[in-house]
Amino acid sequence: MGTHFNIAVIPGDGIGKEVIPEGLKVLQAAAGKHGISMEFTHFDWSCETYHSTGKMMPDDGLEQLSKFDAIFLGAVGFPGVPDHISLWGLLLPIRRAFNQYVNLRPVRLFEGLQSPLANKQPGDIDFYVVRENVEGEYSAIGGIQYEGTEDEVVSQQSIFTRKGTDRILKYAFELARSRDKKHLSSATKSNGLFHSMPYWDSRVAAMAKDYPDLKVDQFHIDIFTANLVRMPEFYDVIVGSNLFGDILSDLGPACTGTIAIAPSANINPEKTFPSMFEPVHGSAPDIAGQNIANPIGTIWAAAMMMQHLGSQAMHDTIMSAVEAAIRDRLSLTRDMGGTASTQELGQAVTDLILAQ
Ligand code: GGG
Repeated sequence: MGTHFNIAVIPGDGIGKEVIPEGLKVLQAAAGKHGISMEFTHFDWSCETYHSTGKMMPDDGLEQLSKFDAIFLGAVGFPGVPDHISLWGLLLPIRRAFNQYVNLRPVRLFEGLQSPLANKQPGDIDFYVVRENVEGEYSAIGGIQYEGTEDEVVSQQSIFTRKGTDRILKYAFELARSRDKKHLSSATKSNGLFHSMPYWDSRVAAMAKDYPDLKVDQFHIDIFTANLVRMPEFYDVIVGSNLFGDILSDLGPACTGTIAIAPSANINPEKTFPSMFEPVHGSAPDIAGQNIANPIGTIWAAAMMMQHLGSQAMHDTIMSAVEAAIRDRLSLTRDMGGTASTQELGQAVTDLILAQ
């Protein structure tokens, strides 16, 4: 493992600009503890950039990012720029150009948090969502014809390649194998989506033959979401397409009390390109600028970034401080039942790291 890391930082829009500084504060404190030096290069690419230049990032943006060890991103999207323009102008090109085909999103009920579901204890909610991140339903293939007439027709095509499907399933099967429960659940909608989902199911069934030690099940996304709320303790590793994985990884943390604590690692497992780490949440324009956003999703994403870069020790240092802050209900933000500001919670986690 290296001891110096160059990180590209894109705070982005809305509360992204408020939570990222807290993530950086925590990273600096943990790096100091472990003799690691970190250099952060800021990029102000955002919807503001779009307003002034017509683009979310410059033409050589991806080339600039390719030189970094990792990318640390806040949130993308703000009123005034259509969401599909901001997402396809920044976040999605990064995921695709750097072949970040795994989107790993852990979900945990921390001690100190109250699940909105009845009688859930820490340990009852502890699973991973493994989301396919570069193809599937997230596609720009399609179009509109006869626009503006009563015959207007819109088509939107999904893409599922054998390579893309097998590699995300393989990642999920391996992750399930590494865990105690050894349980993998796949989310599809094979009765309604005639081609792509039966195909996905068939690849799951084929791969399951190589993993006889795992319990493997498949559910349609509708009952899957119902079961996730009814009995989250059933789940261990969940694998799903780009769209279904995105939905499940908001629903999962909502079952732990707040989606703001959820991290998202966009991983290029082969490490041929930089990976990108971000909170699951978006830019939350409704609370932007108020210093009340919860920075835990961003801080947890920072911990995952260090784990990916090879410093399990830095990851553990950050996560034990996060766990302690939530368990002891130190400086919690409003979404977790406290009254603290974004900066106060970031500082509480930083102080716990410095005290370790
Ligand atoms: N934290 C990055 C962000 O802004 N996420 C909001 C979002 O809608 N992301 C879409 C996606 O993850 O596919």
